[in-house]
Amino acid sequence: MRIDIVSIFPSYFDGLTLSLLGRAQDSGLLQLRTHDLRDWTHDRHRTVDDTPYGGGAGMVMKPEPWAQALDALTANAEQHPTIIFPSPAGEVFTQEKARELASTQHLIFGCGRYEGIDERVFDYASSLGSVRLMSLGDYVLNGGEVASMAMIEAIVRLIPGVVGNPDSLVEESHEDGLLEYPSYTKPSTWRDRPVPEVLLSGNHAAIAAWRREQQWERTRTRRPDLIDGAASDQ
Ligand code: 6GU
Repeated sequence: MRIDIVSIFPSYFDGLTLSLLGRAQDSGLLQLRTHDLRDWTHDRHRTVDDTPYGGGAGMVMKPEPWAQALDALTANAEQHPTIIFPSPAGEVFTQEKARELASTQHLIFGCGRYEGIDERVFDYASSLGSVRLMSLGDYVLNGGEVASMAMIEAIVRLIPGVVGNPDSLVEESHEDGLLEYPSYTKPSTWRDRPVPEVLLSGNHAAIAAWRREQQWERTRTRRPDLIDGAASDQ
């Protein structure tokens, strides 16, 4: 997979060379490139924003640097890319959407500041790829950088071969619409707190049933909004 990130703060993404994402790049499964939007400006001050038509607070990102960035990043691409603009006004990013995006060949993340990018950029970008405005949830960040990092980590770990043991992808929160079950390790009693006895029983069927019940119980109490969509097996 190829991922291009366009941002006025490209050094935000230095951390993506660490750990699992670093190994994915070393092994050739992921080609990740960050780009400074200001490289596509041509004035002395490398201006990327301007005042909004119609008035109002804050600044709006100018369309021309974005168009030139997207032209450059799609010029020699064999594949029609998916162009993601992180935005609190977008569709909500979910595990299901991470799975869908993990099967694509080329993603471009366009990180705007929260006052926004000139709306015409999204229409222009639609002539170069599949455009998605995506939000992490119902709260506001200062820009798309942190949101892009979260989405990239969620997507890249689902590329086959990136996570060493694929079993660890199966039994985690949101994979089957439920929160994951609680985990414990040694010692069996720690600071007067024992591990649930069933986990020490060696009875695999009883352990599986207990874990499933824990998943449903936590989902009911912490995330009742997920219950209707969860695979009902109990
Ligand atoms: Cl994707 N961007 C910004 N700026 N704020 C957000 C967000 C995205 N998702 C939640 N809040």
